[in-house]
Amino acid sequence: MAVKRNGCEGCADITCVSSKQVLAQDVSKGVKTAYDRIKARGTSACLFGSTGTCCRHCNMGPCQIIDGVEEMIGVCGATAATVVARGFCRTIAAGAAAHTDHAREMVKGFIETAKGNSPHGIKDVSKLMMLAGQFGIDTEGKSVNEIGVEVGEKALSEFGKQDDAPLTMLKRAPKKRQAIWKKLGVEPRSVDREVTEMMHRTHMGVDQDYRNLMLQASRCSLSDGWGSSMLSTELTDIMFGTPEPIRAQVDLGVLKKDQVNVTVHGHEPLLAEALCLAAQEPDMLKLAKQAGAKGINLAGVCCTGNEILMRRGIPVAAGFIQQEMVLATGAVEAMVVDVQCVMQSVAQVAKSFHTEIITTNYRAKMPDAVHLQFEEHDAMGSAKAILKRAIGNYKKRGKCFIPVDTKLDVVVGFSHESISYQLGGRFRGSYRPLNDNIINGRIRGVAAIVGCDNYKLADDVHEKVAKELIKNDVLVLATGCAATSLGRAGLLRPEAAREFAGPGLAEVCETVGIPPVLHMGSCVDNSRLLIAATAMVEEGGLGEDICDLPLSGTAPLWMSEKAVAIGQYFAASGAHVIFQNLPTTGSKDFHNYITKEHEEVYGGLWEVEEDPIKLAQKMIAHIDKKRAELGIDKKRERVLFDMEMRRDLGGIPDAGCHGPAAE
Ligand code: SF4
Ligand code: MSK
Repeated sequence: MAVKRNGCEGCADITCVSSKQVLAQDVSKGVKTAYDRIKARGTSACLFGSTGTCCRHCNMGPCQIIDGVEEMIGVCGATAATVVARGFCRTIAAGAAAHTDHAREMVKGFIETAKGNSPHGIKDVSKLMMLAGQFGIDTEGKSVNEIGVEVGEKALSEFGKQDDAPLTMLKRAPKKRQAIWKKLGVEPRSVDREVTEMMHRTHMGVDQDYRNLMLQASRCSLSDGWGSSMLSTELTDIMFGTPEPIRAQVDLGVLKKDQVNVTVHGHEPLLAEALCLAAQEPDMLKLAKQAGAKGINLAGVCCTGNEILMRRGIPVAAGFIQQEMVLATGAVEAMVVDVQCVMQSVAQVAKSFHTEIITTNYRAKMPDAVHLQFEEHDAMGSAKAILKRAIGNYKKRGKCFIPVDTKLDVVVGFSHESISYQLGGRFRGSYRPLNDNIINGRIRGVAAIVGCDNYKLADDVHEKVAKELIKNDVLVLATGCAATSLGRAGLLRPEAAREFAGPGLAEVCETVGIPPVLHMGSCVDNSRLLIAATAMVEEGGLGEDICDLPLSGTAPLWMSEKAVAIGQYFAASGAHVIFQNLPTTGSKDFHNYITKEHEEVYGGLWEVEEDPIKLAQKMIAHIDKKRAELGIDKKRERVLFDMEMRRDLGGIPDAGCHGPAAE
């Protein structure tokens, strides 16, 4: 139903209860949000831009191309297929670059940590040893920190190496997949090089064969998924701890009326982790009390939020689409931002309140915000300086509105390791029970719902897709803002299995004590899904490659270029990927390539569907196709679990509550 507020009727369809509540208050009266701007823009979006046929790669353009119309090709002669392919490939390069630059910061932060120059430490030693093995590092007689420095330096060298040897992390993919990449010549050689080459090949007058362009797009995206993102996730886990199931809360209601509210927004957890430590320091708490507050309440927005949610149970106040709503509560003393997905409008929304927007990364400044550079060598100093400003703002807080009744309980923290332990038991972690339950049909398959929210489309798409999937016994893995939105929909609770899942999936989830939708982290953490898929292949019984698995992935409300890079690394890894609203329909040949021919080459492909339910059904259809190919599509007798079978499934009695429960 369209929301009505401040005389603005029908500002797109908002179903989110907490957003509606905030926008209906007097407190938010002067606030303009993306909903207002999208309404003002109306349906005037450029058709050429929407279908991918606008080229401005040189100054003879912009050229607007119409597929099949001879007079409507580029001045240089570029066809619709070339122009659409170039645009798509550049989107992938930009997305991969964002992940990569983030990952580089994490690797450098990890090296400083291993050298003892940060307040953090090495928490997951066994993962460090696993990575050391992968890099061929001799660990004999070396301290954990010495090994850490060597692993970090090897990881950093993957970004800029100049030889043609493939990236080390590719070895983690199934053997058959590695052979496909080798045969096609798409094994990434270095992280930075693939982005640079993609930008070069899409420059005017270079690569003008869409199939050839897409080979480099695959190589570039794989350097993200199996390269920089995977390194970032693994080193972040080693430094801050590999996530384990933990209870927490999401939605705007996690803000606290009587505390200093500090939201952390963006993607890089280095500063956010330091803020978590600093917010517990006696001197900071004393300052907060002196200002009249009961404490300091940290809450996440977007993927910085997901990082500290997964590891510490720090609540997430908002995903991408709610970043302005958090401020419109009037209850936030400071919004601390790092990189990616921070809308410039937050600085304008904050002007209506006492809130300060604090930028912390030299790469990402904005007008009307305060800049306090995060100094890695003095992480606690930076964190405390930020908290002091926020505490100073607490007394200036005016009227505020926190929709307390909307916060939702969630169980998060499903790394690929913790899924294995949850299913296989603490002492014999394994994907065997998952594979067995897929083979016996209790679980029909696995789906990934990842990526952003998008003001252009309805805000309940994730929920609709997920409910359709779990109703049909498909286990859902979620990351990024999609995971936050599924948390708001109540699907990250173990009880959701009984309420919404089909009988087979519900039985497995209830036996093991997991929700039917598993939160696996931030958008960089999509690499966890690649590792989980590989683990399923290696466990046996479901084929020999990712393309054999009954698996499908979607980022229906994608907004960021990173989502397209993620989509391509999944498709090039053999997965079925389905999005809404992809700017590729302007060329029949190119669209046909990614949606059909791509499958013949990689076993994985793209699909596009606008209707959420049909989108979910297409995911299920792909899962069923794979089940038929594996010969596991025959109906099997449904057997109720007896005690012995439950033991075999390895349910963990304390599942989901290893960490501090959020208040
Ligand atoms: Fe036009 Fe070709 Fe230049 Fe693109 S590269 S703007 S199609 S002339
Ligand atoms: S933050 S990339 S809106 S998931 Fe990762 Fe959310 Fe998409 Fe940004």
